[in-house]
Amino acid sequence: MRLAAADLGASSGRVMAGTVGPGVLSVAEVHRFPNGGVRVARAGGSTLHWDVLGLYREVLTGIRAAHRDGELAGIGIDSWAVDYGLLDASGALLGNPVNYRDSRTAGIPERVLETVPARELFGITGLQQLPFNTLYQLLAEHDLRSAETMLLIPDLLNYWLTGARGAERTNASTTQLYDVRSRDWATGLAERLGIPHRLLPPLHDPGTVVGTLRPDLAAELALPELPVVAVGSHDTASAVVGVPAEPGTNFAYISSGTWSLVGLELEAPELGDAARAANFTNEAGVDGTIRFLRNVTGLWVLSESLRTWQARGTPVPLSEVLAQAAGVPALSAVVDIDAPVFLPPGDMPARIRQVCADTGQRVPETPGEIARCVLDSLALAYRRTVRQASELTGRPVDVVHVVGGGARNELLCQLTADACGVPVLAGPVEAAALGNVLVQARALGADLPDLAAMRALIRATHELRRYEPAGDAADWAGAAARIDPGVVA
Ligand code: ADP
Ligand code: LRH
Repeated sequence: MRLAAADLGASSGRVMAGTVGPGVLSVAEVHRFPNGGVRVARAGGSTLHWDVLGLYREVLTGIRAAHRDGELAGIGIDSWAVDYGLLDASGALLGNPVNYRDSRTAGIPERVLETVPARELFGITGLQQLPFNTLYQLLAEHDLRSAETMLLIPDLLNYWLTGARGAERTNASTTQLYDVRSRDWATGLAERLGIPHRLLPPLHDPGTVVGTLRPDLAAELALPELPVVAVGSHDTASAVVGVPAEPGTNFAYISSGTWSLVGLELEAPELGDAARAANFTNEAGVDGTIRFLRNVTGLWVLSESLRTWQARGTPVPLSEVLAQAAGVPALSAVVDIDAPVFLPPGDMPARIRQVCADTGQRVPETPGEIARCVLDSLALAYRRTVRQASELTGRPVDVVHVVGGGARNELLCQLTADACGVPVLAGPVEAAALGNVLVQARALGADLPDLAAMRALIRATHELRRYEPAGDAADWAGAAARIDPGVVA
């Protein structure tokens, strides 16, 4: 069976042609395109948007390209979480979706917590506090009166493909308007905060066929009226399906791309005070699982650094920067990569230098030194988060699976093994696309009864790379204490 999987990350989108059959699983990239923020002026300032129409056009181009190489049986879309488009009563898009790195929610989380205490909010939604949660973005909207429906990005694209409106659960669970236990919208919470619950469309599980291509669109694309399947439409949910863990192993995962999503797969949410204080989240996974994880600011800091050097007229290719970083002494300078200063777009090398100077460390200067600081700091954040996940759940972690673009970064994978003190299994790079394809295939009749069967098929068809922990654990403990003196090494 051939399937088109559109996987939209914050820095690039791709459409993959997937092939699934007994003992067969592959994805081939048929179309890749850049993604990112587009800053647009408004009275008194500017707003960072996404180019959602451009993304839709690229997805269509990719679907057409996938079909040219062989008959497709279905289409599935996953993307980054939390962001959305608003539709009016006629179904027209109201304004261009705003990028979660825009600063429009400044001050809003604090206001919400005055009405709904943090413990109550976490008890209902199980969600981490991130300034860009959909709840806070909706409250930052100037006018919700003309809005009839809110559709998260993959649901919006599915609507344009099929005409059917709904909300797929894995992504809905990132809104902070979803009740993680009842698996329904938290309508009481929404109303209490002044968000009309008419905005929240009917929920469906990943694996639901949401519709077929609109006849006019199918004709325009010269395609059959293909089924469109709601996959784990949150890219991280699809990536976790694509984590090729052996049954019965104590594994943590790192979905490593623009963000690093670091955590465990659980059967039920962990809603205790300690999980809340550590800012862990309980996002809905495929097949009723819970993605108990923390957002670690990921390779974004490195890609923004590359962008800065490019803008300055001194571009350095990623491969060159990483080669230089490998030659820089380990742990010379480290920062708390999760600090809010690294969230908005901008000159990351300058911010890193400033933090290192403020904390009395040797200030990294060259691209290689900056990159080494970022990678060491990421590995430290992984160490902290894997340990916390294990402590909060009482589950040991014997292996860390790294999937996504970061699995290509050999230095980072080795540092992750060293910092966490357990082996790292790296790959597949395209875990999200594989998870997307596998859930589609099952919805369309493939014999893949559960996550274990899907993961067994990935293991049988994809090579993983193993990194053994090396180096001195005490060095990592010392560095951890440097960025967080409260940490017990
Ligand atoms: P997203 O889906 O969030 O856009 P990806 O999973 O595509 O992210 O990962 C993108 C990241 O992967 C890049 O920021 C880059 O740091 C890393 N990456 C991609 N290719 C390579 C490579 N050849 N070597 C090392 N790192 C790579
Ligand atoms: C990763 C991701 C992550 C979200 C963030 C907004 O692409 O979906 O899981 O927290 O983007």
